[in-house]
Amino acid sequence: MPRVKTGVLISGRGSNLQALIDACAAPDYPAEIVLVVSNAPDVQGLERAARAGIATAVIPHRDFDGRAAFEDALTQTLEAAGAGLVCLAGFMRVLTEGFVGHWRDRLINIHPSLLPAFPGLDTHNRALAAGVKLHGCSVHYVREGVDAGPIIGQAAVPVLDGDTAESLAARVLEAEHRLFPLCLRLVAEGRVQVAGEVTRIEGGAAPGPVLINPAP
Ligand code: DQB
Ligand code: GRF
Repeated sequence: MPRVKTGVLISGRGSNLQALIDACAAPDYPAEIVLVVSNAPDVQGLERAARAGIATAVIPHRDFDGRAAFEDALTQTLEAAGAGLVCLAGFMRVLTEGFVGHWRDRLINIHPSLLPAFPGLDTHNRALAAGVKLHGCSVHYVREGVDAGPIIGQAAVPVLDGDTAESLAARVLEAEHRLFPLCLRLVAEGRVQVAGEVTRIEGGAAPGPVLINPAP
């Protein structure tokens, strides 16, 4: 099977990008990363891409007169690389309707909470303040509303006594690194159907039925 050509947008560290790069190394993985684009220069994610031999581009949003012009440059660069699918992996600019519409159902994001809880920024502090006992991450299709699109997959982690935002973020990040490659695989295989802004996964295996924290 030809692999689905995928672009990844980043703004920083790129640990989720690295998880996707590592997954794409498997010969049977259904996607390949053809381009990594960052809006910020000199970020670690760009080094990760270069080390893996993946083409990179820096498109600084401040160089453009408005969001639409910036986003048109993103789309043009992604399409020139042949990308048919786009992953947001720590990309920190909100995208407007033009970009989101162009890439509708071909644009996915990883968010560090169990959506619809805690959309937006600073999710780990907010989860601690709310006192939730389970937290996690979500991969979703991107819509105009931030962190509001159809959910493709989620992974849960326990919140433990003594957790700080940092310790919780590290636990969630491990889950992110497993979930994002799994969800990109499902999307690239064409196994994710969107109907009524809810997804159905074809041939998905059911996990164990209950996760309880504290453990019974
Ligand atoms: C993010 C969600 C929110 C932010 C950044 C990344 C944010 O609020 N940043 C501060 C404002 C920056 C700015 O002025 O642009 N997660 N676009 C749409 N929908 C999404 C998700 C992310 C990035 C762009 C979405 C997105 O769900 N329309 C990634
Ligand atoms: C991750 O927590 C991701 O969920 C969020 O931004 C962070 C990016 O981290 N959207 P990294 O750049 O992938 O290491």
